[in-house]
Amino acid sequence: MKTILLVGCIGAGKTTFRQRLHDLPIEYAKTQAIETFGTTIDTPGEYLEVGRFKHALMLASYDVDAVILIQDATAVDTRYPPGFATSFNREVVGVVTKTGLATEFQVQCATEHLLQAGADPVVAVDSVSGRGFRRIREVLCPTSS
Ligand SMILES: Nc1nc2c(ncn2[C@@H]2O[C@H](COP(=O)(O)OP(=O)(O)OP(=O)(O)O)[C@@H](O)[C@H]2O)c(=O)[nH]1
Ligand SMILES: [Mg+2]
Repeated sequence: MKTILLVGCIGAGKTTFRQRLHDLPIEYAKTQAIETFGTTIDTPGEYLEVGRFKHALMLASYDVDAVILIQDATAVDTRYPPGFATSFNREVVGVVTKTGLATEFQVQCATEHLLQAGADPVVAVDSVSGRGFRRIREVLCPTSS
């Protein structure tokens, strides 16, 4: 499995995505600091939302194979400016979360935000139901699929 850095707003679903990816129980716990769990670096949403923390995301990305930009399908807007992915010198994958709580149109809009940010590919998932994780595993474990 590729090593990954999870980036996204507060409550976007980074930790829940990590729990599903690693087949752990889904348990809510607010992320308080940058933390490494096996192949995955989880980050607090504040690191994306508060300008002065963004450099910490850039530094953390040097330690991984791929950056995962997480976009909540139910969120009304995005924190990723167009081309945001190019600020990472890494593969950047987009993940739309909470598809089970969103309309198809919301999922399409969230996907479009991630494509505009430069993420490729973009995969839509629901970390609670597990929908979309087969595709995510294909992207993150290319040899095992
Ligand atoms: N239905 C559904 N709920 C989700 C999904 N992802 C996250 N949630 C819920 O959204 C809430 C926030 O999820 P977290 O995974 O803690 O969000 P986070 O991005 O880690 O947030 P911070 O640690 O604050 O940055 C929790 O109550 C999760 O159960 C999803 O794919 N589907
Ligand atoms: Mg978290």
